[in-house]
Amino acid sequence: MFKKSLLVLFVAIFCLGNVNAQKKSKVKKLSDDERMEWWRDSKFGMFIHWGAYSIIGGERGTKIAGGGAEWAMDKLDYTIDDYEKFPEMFNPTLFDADAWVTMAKDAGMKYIVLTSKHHEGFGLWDSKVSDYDVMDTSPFKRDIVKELSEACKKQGIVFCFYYSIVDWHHPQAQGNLYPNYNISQHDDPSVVNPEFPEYYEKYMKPQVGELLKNYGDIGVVWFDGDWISDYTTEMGKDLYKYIREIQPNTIVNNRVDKGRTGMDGMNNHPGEFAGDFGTPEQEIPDTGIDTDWEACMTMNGTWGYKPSDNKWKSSEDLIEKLVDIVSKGGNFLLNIGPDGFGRFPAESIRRLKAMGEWTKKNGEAIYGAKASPYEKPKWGRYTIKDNILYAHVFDWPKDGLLKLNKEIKVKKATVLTDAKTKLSSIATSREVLVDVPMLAPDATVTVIKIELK
Ligand code: FHN
Repeated sequence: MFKKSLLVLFVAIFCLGNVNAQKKSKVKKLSDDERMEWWRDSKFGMFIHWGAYSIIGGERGTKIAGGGAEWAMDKLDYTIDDYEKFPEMFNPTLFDADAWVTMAKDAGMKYIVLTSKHHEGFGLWDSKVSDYDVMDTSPFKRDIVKELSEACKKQGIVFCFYYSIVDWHHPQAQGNLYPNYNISQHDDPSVVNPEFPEYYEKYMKPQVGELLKNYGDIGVVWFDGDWISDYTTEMGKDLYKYIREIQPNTIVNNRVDKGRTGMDGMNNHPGEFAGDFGTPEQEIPDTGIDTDWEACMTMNGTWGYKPSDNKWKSSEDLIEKLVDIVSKGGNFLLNIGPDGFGRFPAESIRRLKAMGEWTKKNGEAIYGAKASPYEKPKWGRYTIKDNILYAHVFDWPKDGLLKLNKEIKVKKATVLTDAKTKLSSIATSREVLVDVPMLAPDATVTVIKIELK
């Protein structure tokens, strides 16, 4: 009897092992460079900050929160109990995943990163680990992660998710809301919640697991809230390994570990840290950086929806920022903060359209392009693909002569959007002059395509 049940057990374990082995073998484990390839070529993605804070809009009575409205719970002094009413009223009936993805795609974006759970702790998917999610707490009862990931798949956009390590709703992971804890003390290792490891093992890791197991291929896992002292480098490395085990080819940002100081974008601590790319926030480095990085940025001054924030960057500025980033080897993750009904702000839509018009015509100089090997010119930026150099002109020369760096050897030059134009060039001892039309062909950024000798 004992022997028989042992055999059954053995066969069961063998079969299970085999099934797992088969499952694993279906996904080809890529090398680091292969894994990063789609992301490096994509260059432009959409960040979406959406949650219960999108109802609040950064306002409580006469008080308006400074900075990001997604911090409403903290900045407008809501207690956990007070704040719970917002997830309870979250019912964005105008949410249309297909329309969101189409807007991203038409803007020239290749991937979308959705805040599955921001610092407020409210999840936008059907979590079995917690009831504080869109299925159990909200009247909406639609799995937003599911709808958006499916719409992305349908339209050929890579779906990615953001996940906040700090969780103001969870008693074990409140970071700066934890008694006597102040955000400015985030590097003080003496201020930790002793129960945080339990949150990490029993709540956070299983939630990240759900997001990786139930929604198809995930392009990037984008962590945040890593600055709290409770979170350790051991956890970061463990989490990175855990992600790789579930989806071997998923890319993970550097905030999975503790390599950066405070809110810095790039790792600057000595030592080895998990994570595949740096995350400069609201800034573009002065020069190119010799590792993978992605600048994330808002169109106005807030990540979450905030109607009082009218400091919108112009479309031209955003296009120049995209070019600047690509010329330095980075990616641009540009944010949208939909409102509590599920609508993108009109000002954001206008900018997405303008960017789409430009990327449609000039995408050749962006997607798959590499950092410029030449010094940044005064009039704009360069990007490069093999022996094709793209000169992105921000300030059109008044004399009709574009001054290229002297080491550039021009074989042929044209306006990118008009292959018939033949621009003559002459090399002097100080620079290379390209004879361009007197009026800029593109009112925003004109690209001159240069075949190099
Ligand atoms: O605190 C957040 C902020 O709300 C937003 O999500 C940004 C996006 O990168 N990250 C944090 C600050 O670094």
